[in-house]
Amino acid sequence: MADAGPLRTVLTVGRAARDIETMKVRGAGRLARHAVQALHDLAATHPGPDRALQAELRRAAKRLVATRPTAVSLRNAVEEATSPLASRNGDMRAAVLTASQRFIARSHAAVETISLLGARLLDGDGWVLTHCNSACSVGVIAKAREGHDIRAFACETRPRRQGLLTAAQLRQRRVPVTLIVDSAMNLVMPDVDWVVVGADTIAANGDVVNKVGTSLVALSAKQHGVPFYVAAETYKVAPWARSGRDVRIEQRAAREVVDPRDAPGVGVYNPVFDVTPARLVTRIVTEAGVVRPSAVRAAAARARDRSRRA
Ligand code: RI2
Repeated sequence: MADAGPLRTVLTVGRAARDIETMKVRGAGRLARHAVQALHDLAATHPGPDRALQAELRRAAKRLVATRPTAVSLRNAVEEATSPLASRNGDMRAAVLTASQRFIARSHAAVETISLLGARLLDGDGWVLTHCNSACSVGVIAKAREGHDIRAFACETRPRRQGLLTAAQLRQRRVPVTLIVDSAMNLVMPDVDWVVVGADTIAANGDVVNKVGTSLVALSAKQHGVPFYVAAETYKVAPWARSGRDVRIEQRAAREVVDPRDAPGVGVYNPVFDVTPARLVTRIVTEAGVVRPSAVRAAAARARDRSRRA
């Protein structure tokens, strides 16, 4: 597993792909690290000559990127780990190992930095609302709780109910938390001081693609004058997407919404993400700083340059 210690077993590409497809491993940052760990282990264990490894890594990269079509974290992470394939110089295998390890370390460090920066925005006692389950958001809320009496609303997040994970993680980090059904979000919003959510992909114009329902949270926050913060690592930025419209929205199986026996003959539409327009986003908290949505692309470029120089 991407987050395990030195005694872990080898993570095969097939296993990693299945873990991500079945959402055994989920969360945009975590699944990116999981995919990169599989590429790392492939490079570390492949017995063949470089040319055979190269072909195998290219196949693996394709397979892994296809597992969750919306999360650009996955694509950016896999591209970074396999970037040495484009170079003709040096030890390709060693370079892939280094690039993978560097990505995983940078990804963990980014969550820490985002937690610190985001916590400064929650600058007093109050209620924060979050949607779905995001390591970055939980990090921000838990860090803020160290300095203030912060309480959280966690939206249940139909259909897979990742809000239960959020509630458990916040409890574990000593944040008082109240679970609500998604449709209660507008009712509680007058009592909310801040919204913090994660992101799966951020378009170049600052549109945020996150778990379905996030755009409703943003609309409700706007209506009630509540700041809407997005906490996300810069490798979730997709410079090629001019707006959220350019991002493909993953659709998952109908049975995640309802057992087909309970709704015979009924069509089910199960889009996993939606697009929150940049104009509803107050700030985006990245490891490269807290920025306006319009500046997120530049922040991502800065972070990329910095990591290349490191
Ligand atoms: P972190 C999740 O997607 C949620 O939409 C969450 O907001 C986002 O990834 C970011 O999560 P899914 O894998 O990277 O549950 O902040 O579909 O953990």
